[in-house]
Amino acid sequence: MSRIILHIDLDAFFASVEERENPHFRGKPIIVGADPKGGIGRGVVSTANYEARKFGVHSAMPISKAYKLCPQCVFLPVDAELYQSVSERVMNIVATHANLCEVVSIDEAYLDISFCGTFARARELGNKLKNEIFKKEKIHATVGIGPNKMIAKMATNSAKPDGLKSVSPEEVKDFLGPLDVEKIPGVGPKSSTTLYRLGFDTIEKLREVPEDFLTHYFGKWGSTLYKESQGIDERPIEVFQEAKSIGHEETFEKDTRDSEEIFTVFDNLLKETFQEAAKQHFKFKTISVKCRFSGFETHTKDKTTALRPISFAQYKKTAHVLLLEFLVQYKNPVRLIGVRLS
Ligand code: TTP
Ligand code: MG
Repeated sequence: MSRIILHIDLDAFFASVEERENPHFRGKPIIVGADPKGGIGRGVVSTANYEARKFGVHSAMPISKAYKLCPQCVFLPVDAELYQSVSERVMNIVATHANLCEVVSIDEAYLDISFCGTFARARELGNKLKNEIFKKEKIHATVGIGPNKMIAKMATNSAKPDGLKSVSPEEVKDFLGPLDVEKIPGVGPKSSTTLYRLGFDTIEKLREVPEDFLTHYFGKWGSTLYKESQGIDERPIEVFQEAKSIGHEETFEKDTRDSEEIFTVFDNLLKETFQEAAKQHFKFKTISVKCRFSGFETHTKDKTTALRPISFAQYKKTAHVLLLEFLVQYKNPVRLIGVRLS
């Protein structure tokens, strides 16, 4: 028997929490992210509510560009602690609806609701869940239901915002067919460009391609892509999934090569990240350092340590070596640095 998987994702999450906390912003275009500083601010957009998205603003866009597109938007800083606490309350509600619950990010989770037996009953549960979250937390969510995680997530994406969409096994083929290959989770701009170049713009076209053709172009991932284009995804719901990484990053006020400035900011990030990991009893093996240079060129370097648990001094030394390698290898001024533990 086929499984029934429910995917839920909160709508414009950070912005929705801000709207809830500040009712006078309701209905206005809101952007949460770095300070735009009247258009010269650095850093990026974390998220924009759906009103602001009408102006073309989206997550990860430079905040200066967002300001150009929509100077009249309400710009708010990121209140990570607040969003985390709302997320925890929402995920507690979500988790009461099934034994198998996998929280995948701050605003997203999968449930195995095969016990519903039919997609009609699964939809009822989806609506109940949406209503309960809205009643208790005043946040809208979108729910997608399908025979596997991929279809459930794609159903959510197609029903945003505040929607519910189910795709039964019989409906999978028609649902996927007309969609752009870019809609497949995991197909980023790079692979979609290759696929377009090869003439496969829709999933309908992609699914006619033999598997070995895709592995020729994409290696092992080609096999996954082949399966996905057929609507197949056998990944289980992973209940005991801990946070996979912890990290922080910061954009400099001005691109800089001043090593004192760079290392001062870096050491603060190192401390903050290490303390957070300790607080959450988060075990990590890999330390990654990210560097963005003038012109947005971004690189990461990482080091996997055999030593566990690692002391703060060892961790700091490893991170410093990685950052130094960057500074030796690239001569451009630095725009952003970050550290991540995984
Ligand atoms: P998403 O679920 O990707 O986006 P969203 O909830 O804002 O909007 P929607 O789901 O309706 O499309 O991400 C959840 C939160 O994670 C988002 O509110 C802000 C944060 N986030 C970032 O900080 N940077 C990013 O690049 C992305 C994609 C999200
Ligand atoms: Mg979301």
